[in-house]
Amino acid sequence: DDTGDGETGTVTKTRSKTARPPLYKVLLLNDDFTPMEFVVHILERFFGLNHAQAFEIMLTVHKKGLAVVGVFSHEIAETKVTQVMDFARQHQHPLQCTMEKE
Ligand code: NFA
Repeated sequence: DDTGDGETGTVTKTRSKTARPPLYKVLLLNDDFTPMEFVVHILERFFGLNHAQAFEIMLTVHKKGLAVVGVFSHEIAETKVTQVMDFARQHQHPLQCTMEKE
């Protein structure tokens, strides 16, 4: 699937399949200090979860050490991580939020 342009000899790669942009998991990490209700609030506010869903994911993080809270494009994932980290710092909680390629 290489094509030359016949004029300059430029060779351009073409693909028959449509590439999807990579997706990123946003992870929330447990700690011993951040209040449970604060984590629930974060999940409602920044991840659009209802209270029951937010409580469930918070408990998973609390019990297992971490959980995936959503999967997004790189830009959206970075925005979520920044929002969570800024909000946690503003309230002086050590909550950690990171992202990793799926
Ligand atoms: N482990 C925290 C506590 O017992 C609650 C928590 C849950 C913190 C999820 C961070 C993430 N107060």
